[in-house]
Amino acid sequence: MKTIANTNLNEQVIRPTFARSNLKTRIVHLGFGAFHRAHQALFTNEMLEKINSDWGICEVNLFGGEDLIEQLRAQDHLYTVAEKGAESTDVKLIASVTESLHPTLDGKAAVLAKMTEEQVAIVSMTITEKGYCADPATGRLDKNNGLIIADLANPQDPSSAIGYIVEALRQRREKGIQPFTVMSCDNVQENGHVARAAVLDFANLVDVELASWIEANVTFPCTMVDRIVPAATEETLTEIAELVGVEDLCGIACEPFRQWVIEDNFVAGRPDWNVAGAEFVSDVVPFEEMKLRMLNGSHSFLAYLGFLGGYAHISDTMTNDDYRTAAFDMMMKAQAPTLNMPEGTDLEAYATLLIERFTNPSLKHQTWQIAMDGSQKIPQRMGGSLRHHLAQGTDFKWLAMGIAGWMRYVGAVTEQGEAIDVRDPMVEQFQAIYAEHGLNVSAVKALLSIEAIFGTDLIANETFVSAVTDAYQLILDKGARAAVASL
Ligand code: NAI
Ligand code: CS2
Repeated sequence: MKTIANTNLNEQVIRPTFARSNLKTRIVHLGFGAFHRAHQALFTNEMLEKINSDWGICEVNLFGGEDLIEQLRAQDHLYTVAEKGAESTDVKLIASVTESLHPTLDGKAAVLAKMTEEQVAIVSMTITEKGYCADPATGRLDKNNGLIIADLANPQDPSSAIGYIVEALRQRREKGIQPFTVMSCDNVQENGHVARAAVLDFANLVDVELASWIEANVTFPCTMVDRIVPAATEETLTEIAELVGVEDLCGIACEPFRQWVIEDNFVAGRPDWNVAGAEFVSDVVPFEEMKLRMLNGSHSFLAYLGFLGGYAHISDTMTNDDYRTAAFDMMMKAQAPTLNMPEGTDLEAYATLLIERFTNPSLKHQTWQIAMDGSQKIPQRMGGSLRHHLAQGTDFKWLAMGIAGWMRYVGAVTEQGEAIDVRDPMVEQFQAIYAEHGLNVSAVKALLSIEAIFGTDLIANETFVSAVTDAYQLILDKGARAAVASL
């Protein structure tokens, strides 16, 4: 089968017409995963199509994904995105990528050399929550993180994203090259602030003068990113090959909806992503919080309780009225009241749209995928809202059930007694707790004692502990579906 670079694509594929030869690598992106392909790279592609601009992207995977980078090269750095609505699909060819690197394929020095090229103005990231090597509860660098310990011992030979950024900035400073902007596009609350804290904490341990230079000269804009992009499966790639007319192993499918709100704070210029629908604002934090709590919070709730209830995909959970109602109530009763939004924000319309997006039957978004890395997700998706309700004395039963669902899920056995493949950087800690307690309700307090997830305040709050304990017991006794119905 011919590859996509042959441009013998089906008529329906929307092809860009801008001259790729004019592009320069002005962005180095860490994390050529599913999401970036359907979000930042696509926004950049659409911007390039609308205005005269030379912003191209060099794609880097620091962990895994060697095959994807090799495949991307074999395809002349072209790939397609299938935007799947409930009734129709648009397929777009993306041509905004100029080159790609992988430390395993090209060496770490090649990645650092690219990051220190003079015209590189932005280093952006979709490296998952754990990629920041930050303590989820405090948002500061986790100095006990294995990658950080290794990188601090050998800062000029980094492995972590934080280590690469600090070393690249050090080299730029030494060579008298202006710094780049560090732009996080991960689902991390105040993602720019967390990136900044991790980079500065790390730099301070390496060289305090370098840290002061970074503090004075580098910006870390916060961004709110939104588009549901499930991991590609065999089925996705087969469908894309049919739609495109040639095989595209870098192809990705996603929903039609997309949103990107960016803090306009760049030290070396930025693309006009607004012409492709992004919004530049002075303060992203309220939008980030709204999205993390309403969308991601209810997503995690549906992932744990949905998986336990036997639903493989988010759209499957939406076929059960109890789950649908609980997700909407989670958004409107547990999360919306905790937000401080600019005047005119219609949270009910937002929640209604979210339910509609979750229902999209064309998207096979696995509950198991969203359930991953809960230790990194729970604090920002549920922790802040919980503390709000506990302080106000208001109802938080949806949050308690969500946390109990997560606890039961990391017990690593389904309601039918089959093993669950729990993926989480803290999985060994969960295994040790369950080895001691079994699925017994006494596991609740042991899990709540994990400070990196729950801080020290929540375990001390009787109302909270007993609500989670009751919810967990209900899931044990009656199962997840009945527990959700009880809400
Ligand atoms: P993915 O699994 O396809 O890609 C993960 C990427 O992270 C890979 O490029 C990998 O190299 C990199 N990575 C993993 N661990 C790392 C580490 N410790 N240090 C540096 N890089 C590391 O996942 P996907 O779907 O691309 O999501 C990535 C992130 O994007 C999510 O965690 C989330 O924060 C954000 N996001 C994802 C959305 C989605 O629907 N998929 C939507 C909105 C945001
Ligand atoms: C999901 C998100 O995997 C997850 O944890 O909640 O990736 C979600 O799909 C996106 O944030 C939507 O923008």
